Amino acid sequence: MTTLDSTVDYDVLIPNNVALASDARVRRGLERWHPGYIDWWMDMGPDGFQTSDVYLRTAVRVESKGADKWAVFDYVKMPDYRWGILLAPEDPDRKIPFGRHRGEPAWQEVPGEYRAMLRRLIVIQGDTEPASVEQQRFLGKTAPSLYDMRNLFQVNVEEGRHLWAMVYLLQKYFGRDGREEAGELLRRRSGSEDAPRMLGAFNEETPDWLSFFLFTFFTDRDGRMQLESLAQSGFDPLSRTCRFMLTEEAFHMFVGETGVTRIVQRTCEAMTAAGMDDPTDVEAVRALGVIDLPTIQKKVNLHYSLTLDLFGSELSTNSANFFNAGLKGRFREHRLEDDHRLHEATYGIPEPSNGGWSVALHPALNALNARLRDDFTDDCNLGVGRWNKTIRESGVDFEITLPHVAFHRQIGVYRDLHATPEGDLVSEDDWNRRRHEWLPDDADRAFIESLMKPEFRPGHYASWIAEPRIRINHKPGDFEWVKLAEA
Ligand code: BYC
Ligand code: FE
Ligand code: FE
Repeated sequence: MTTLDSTVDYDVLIPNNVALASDARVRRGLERWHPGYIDWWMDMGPDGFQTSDVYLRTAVRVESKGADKWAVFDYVKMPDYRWGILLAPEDPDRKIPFGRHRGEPAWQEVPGEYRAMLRRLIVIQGDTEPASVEQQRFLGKTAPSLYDMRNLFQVNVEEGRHLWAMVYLLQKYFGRDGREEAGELLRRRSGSEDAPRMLGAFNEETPDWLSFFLFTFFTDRDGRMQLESLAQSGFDPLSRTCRFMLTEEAFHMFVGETGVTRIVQRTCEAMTAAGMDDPTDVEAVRALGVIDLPTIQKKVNLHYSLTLDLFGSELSTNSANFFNAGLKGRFREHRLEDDHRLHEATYGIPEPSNGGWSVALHPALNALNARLRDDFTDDCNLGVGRWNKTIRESGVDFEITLPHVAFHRQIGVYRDLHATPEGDLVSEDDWNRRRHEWLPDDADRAFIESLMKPEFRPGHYASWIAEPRIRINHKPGDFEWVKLAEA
């Protein structure tokens, strides 16, 4: 079973480990969808670099075995990337791990009564993948190095593959309406008035590289948390699909975390070299050609709060239904020690009380979004701690913190409150008056934009970001990560 599953058929238009060759209906459906996908990639994928050779990783099996790694590295033109359909190996004994069907054999087909719910989850997941590619499509032009450009394109082609992963599930398991949804996934556009992407944060802009690194740190990490929950699903093909996507997702987290670390490091180095010890002297720090730490904090506030909204409302009957049905579990459900049904359990959610905050208990089933969001925050804080370590070690006195959960929310139980990053509740007028203290304003955006000058010489890095300490696949410092076509 495992050996069959871990080898990928690359001899075909759509590389896969799901025996597409013997599944004519689905293969034809995907082959019909393919040209539209390529059109979308040419229109909405990385602008200006479609004919460049990029040193990319491509998945060739779903597990590493000894010297046989799961992925290979080579120069590829992005439109020729082999977007494949790869599912983690099947466990024939797998049981549904939670909800009212806990302990029953995992489903290999869609259970009729949950069809609509399951389709919606898959469509929402699928919608975010191309959205992020659209949001990032102009960033190549201002890349701070070829190394960073390559990492951007690696993330982009993998998000493209994640779209393929969801489209496969739609076409294989949802018949005609699955094919229609697959078409719609190529029709919606990030930021469009008439046909926007489904979730809020995926219609925002990613205008600069600090935004890109924070997006991959925070928003791709929401992706990770959601994929972890869907990897628990009783619908086994979804579980196996998400488990393999998580293998790729780890790199997206790496890009975000190390990207911000390198920016913070460069800022602190420049300040130290100039003998500056006040990190809040924004103008003086900016004059060094680096991004001041208070502005990084504002961008953190923005991306973190936008991403919290992606968890849906803290109290949600949808999430209770997903869980009861066995479709979407909790983060690391299999490691949790409770009854995995949660009928009696409660979960605490912060709520305003007497000018401060207290924790109110709610039925755990209704609070699953809040719980996943808290798991997300814990995971974010590990990375933020490492940024702060970099700052501390350089001797600069500054700490980056995540804002309060109620700060700048548009979705959920805090949406009508006006909270500062510290969690103080203020009037709407006060909040709007002080907004520029907490979130980037036009001047901050203009400054960051002024730094976004391309640095395309191998081994060189823009003024505002340090060289990476670890490079992909142990390549030398002056490696040509992208061979520019029109250089
Ligand atoms: N924006 O009960 P509620 C990734 C809607 S990222 C707009 O509060 P629920 C990636 C909601 O759809 C991971 N609408 O929430 C990252 C519902 O609408 P209907 C993506 C929103 O349903 C970077 C209504 O409000 N995957 O992979 O419990 C790069 C009430 O909903 C928003 C998933 O999200 C919003 N922010 O939870 C590339 C997993 N929030 O049904 C890729 C699949 C809520 O009343 N999705 N609404 O019309 C889900 O699990 C859930 O749909 C959500 C929402 C967690 C998103
Ligand atoms: Fe993804
Ligand atoms: Fe991702």
